[in-house]
Amino acid sequence: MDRSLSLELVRVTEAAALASASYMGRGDKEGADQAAVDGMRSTFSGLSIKGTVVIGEGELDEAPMLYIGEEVGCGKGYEVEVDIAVDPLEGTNLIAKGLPNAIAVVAIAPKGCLLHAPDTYMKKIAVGPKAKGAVDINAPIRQNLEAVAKALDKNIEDVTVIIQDRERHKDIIKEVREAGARIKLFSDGDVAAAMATGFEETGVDIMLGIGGAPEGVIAAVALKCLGGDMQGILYPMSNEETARCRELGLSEEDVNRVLSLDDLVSSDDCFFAATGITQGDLLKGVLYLGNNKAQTHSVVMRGETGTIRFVEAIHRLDKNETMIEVL
Ligand code: VTB
Ligand code: MG
Ligand code: MG
Repeated sequence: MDRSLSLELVRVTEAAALASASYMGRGDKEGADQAAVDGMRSTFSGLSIKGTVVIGEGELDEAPMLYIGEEVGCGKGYEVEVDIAVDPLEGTNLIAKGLPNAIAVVAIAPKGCLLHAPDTYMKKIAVGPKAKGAVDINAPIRQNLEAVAKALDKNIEDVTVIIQDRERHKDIIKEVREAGARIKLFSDGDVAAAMATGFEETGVDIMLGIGGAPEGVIAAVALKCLGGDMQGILYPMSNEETARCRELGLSEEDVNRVLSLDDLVSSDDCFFAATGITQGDLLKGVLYLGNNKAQTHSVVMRGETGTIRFVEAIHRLDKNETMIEVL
């Protein structure tokens, strides 16, 4: 895929972030989500790709835009057909309450290279580049934490585990505490949490827990670009969810087995972009500067080269276009 796609992609997440950021703290999850979807969708239409949404806002009957199977982009300029995974507003609760780490996110890979994950849960483990190859989702938690500590040349007491604050994680939390590691609980947004393991400055070393399967695939693209590692196991909660796995071409074996990073995203030729909506650990939130200007902060990464760019942009809201981009 053409490397200039990085910059095109970041426009897409910037547009979603700009469109939804004004909803911060309004308690209106749906409104914020819709605004993000609209913003993202309108920018996609100008993109020189031949893309199909494989992870999106749901089925056609439940989502009129960015639904699974929707074709986006204008197809000009690129021969390669791509699969697209989107979450225009990852963390609707976060923006509704003005909490940190709401992001707009998009990932792309050549056609057929992203796992077509159903809207079920996925058990996940994610680590940054230094701990790549050191963890096993089926191993005891203490063993994984010891392996991460060794890979990072830290004591286990200095390893920080990020875990979504849910009742379903109480055993994981207990075991991490017994092993002596530190914990950072978060309320929502496990794409940002998984991504944080790939950046040392976030102070997060490993993510453990069960979250959305679509979010798992999106996070896997980020970790692939970052040189980190991730494994997942699909976690359907009902017969309907299991049936949905079958519809998407996942066999019984696929549903039970450990999905490696390569199973989640099977090509290095992938791109990932995320823009902060509310202030986060890695990305700043949308800042309103007055005078019809707003600032966004994004990360865009390319798997093939491993290049990671942070993009700070100042947008003229009255002109509705990007004014300055600093790479
Ligand atoms: C998960 C997680 C997401 O919502 O899907 C979560 O992956 C829903 O989990 O990042 P619950 O059923 O426990 O609420 C997010 O946190 C936000 O979309
Ligand atoms: Mg969403
Ligand atoms: Mg989400």
